[in-house]
Amino acid sequence: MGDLLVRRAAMAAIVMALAVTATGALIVWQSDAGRARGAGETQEVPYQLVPVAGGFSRPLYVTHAGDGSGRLFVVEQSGAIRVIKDGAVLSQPFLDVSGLISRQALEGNYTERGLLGLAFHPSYAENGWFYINYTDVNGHSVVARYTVSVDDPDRADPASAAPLLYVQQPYANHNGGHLAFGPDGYLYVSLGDGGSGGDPDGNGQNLATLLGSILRLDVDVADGYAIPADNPFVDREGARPEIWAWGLRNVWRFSFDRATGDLYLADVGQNQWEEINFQPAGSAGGENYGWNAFEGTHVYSGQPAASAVVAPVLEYGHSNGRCSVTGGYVYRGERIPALQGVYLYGDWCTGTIWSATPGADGSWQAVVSLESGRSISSFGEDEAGELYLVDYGGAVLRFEPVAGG
Ligand SMILES: [Ca+2]
Repeated sequence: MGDLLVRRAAMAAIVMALAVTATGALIVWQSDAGRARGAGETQEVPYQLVPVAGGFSRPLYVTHAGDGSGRLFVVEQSGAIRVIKDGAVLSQPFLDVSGLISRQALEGNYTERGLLGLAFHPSYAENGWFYINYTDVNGHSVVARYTVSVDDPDRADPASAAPLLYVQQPYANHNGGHLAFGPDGYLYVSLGDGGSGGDPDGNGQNLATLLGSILRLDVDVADGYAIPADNPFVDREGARPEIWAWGLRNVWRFSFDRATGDLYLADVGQNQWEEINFQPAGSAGGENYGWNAFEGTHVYSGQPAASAVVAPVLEYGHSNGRCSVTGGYVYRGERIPALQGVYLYGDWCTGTIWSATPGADGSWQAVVSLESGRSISSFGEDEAGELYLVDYGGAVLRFEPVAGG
């Protein structure tokens, strides 16, 4: 962690020199030295980050219930889900599953364990169902359904726990952990390759394990889940039918574009390359995103060959202290028209935020739009599609228009 802080401080100094304009208020978009095209292009940043709430303990995610309440729900790694209601953080958590999580999850800088994901059922307003993804006291992955309490919409019923999925983790890291409902109403789950380094067990390229994959589950059943009949590997012998996409190392946040249904998957790299994968709406699934044959577009193990895998649409290297991608969202809010349709993502170590758009030829271009200096543990959306950033240091911030801009 010490190394990380030193690198962060050095990076912040560099960024200040590059980024402050004559007005002092705007920052110039800097072309990325990675795979971005159009070097030299500059544009005024159309947003600023405004804190909306703070004091959270190791927050990892923010989302909404889709119930018209306007509330935000903040996931704390320790196991609590906090509620921001009418601009204030409620004193009581929505749910607290800290007793189900190993205390080791909270040791040191960041362990990749704990309460990692939260998604509300598309019909939450009617059924009160929501889903969490956490590592248990033994470090294994659990996805469970909970139900809101009968008499208090700001409290879940802790006794409502209904286990959905249990996956043994061979190593402490790479637990994935994200949950999101697709436009098809199915629950998508990210699972990392099981951990260690370099995928020693070959889980990324193994369809017989759930590790290293995105799962697609039908949770509109009384207990557990059902396999959607059109999942890509339901008829392949030896393959797990839950798998929707594979060849993934440790997807740390994926998102569906709420306007188009396109899927964006940010896969954390091994030592050198961080990547963004794109799956168009209407895909039949089954994409192999390459790990550990490739790290980004670069050969890692080399097997299988490039023709068998889907390359990322964007990647960046570990220069300037950057170390780990955090996937974001395509902006579909109303407050910042200039960001409409722009995919925003970030780096955990440096707080760099990129803005990415596809070109007419389908190739993607990303520019650094802000060096936030934040420890970007996640992005998130509210019901209206406005965008938020979660700072692991304890704050939730909203993307807002630049004052006077
Ligand atoms: Ca890949």
